[in-house]
Amino acid sequence: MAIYTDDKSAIQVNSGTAFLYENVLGVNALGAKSGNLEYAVEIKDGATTIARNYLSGSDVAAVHLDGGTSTVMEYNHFYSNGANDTCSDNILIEGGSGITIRYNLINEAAGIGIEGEAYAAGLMITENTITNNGVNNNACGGGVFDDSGIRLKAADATVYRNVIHGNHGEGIVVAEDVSGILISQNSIYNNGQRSPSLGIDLDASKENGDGVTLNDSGDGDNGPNNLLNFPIIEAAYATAPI
Ligand SMILES: [Ca+2]
Ligand SMILES: [Ca+2]
Ligand SMILES: [Ca+2]
Ligand SMILES: [Ca+2]
Repeated sequence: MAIYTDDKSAIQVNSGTAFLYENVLGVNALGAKSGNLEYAVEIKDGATTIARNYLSGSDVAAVHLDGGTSTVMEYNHFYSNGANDTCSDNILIEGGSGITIRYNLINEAAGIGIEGEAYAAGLMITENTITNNGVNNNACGGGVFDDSGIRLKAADATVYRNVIHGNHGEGIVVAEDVSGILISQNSIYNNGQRSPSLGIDLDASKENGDGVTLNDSGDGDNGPNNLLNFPIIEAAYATAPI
């Protein structure tokens, strides 16, 4: 089905168990934007699986999580959402638990690919391709550009084995004083298309990237991921082949 409307959301999940499979969500069957849809899918509660859909044309976000006990998004294409303003994203998370985002292509958001404002511990983002987000190229208030691949503001999330490249700002930003964000085994390259930006930016300013955060002696500083010092290799030794 192609599901689009001129209203707040095309589909809202309030309770129970929902399976949203193989639809065109947010645009008509020809892929054209029609109406002023805020969200293709809005989740208030319940357990939802969103799989193998094409989600495009939503003004604020293709998927907005504001609750839910389990939400799995897999094998979808999130394309060109967030036309409402330069802060609007492909996926917006403002609540919920048991969230897994895997095997998706997430590209061309006006703002951020995945904007994680608030969520319970355990958010998992794995094996996605997240590319060319932040296409609006305008600041969205206070001079902050929402143009990274991923921005996270709550604790205890995993970003694992994704390909994150060609976004207009940073690859990944952690922008609150939270810990437990594991970023591991991702391929992150060629981000900063708008202006030079880091692949991974721990942002003590809590905006969308504050550049290189220098190491401190003893690493006693606090901030996103406790402003973990980057490693310093002090010596290397060659050994004979075994
Ligand atoms: Ca945003
Ligand atoms: Ca930084
Ligand atoms: Ca520290
Ligand atoms: Ca530090």
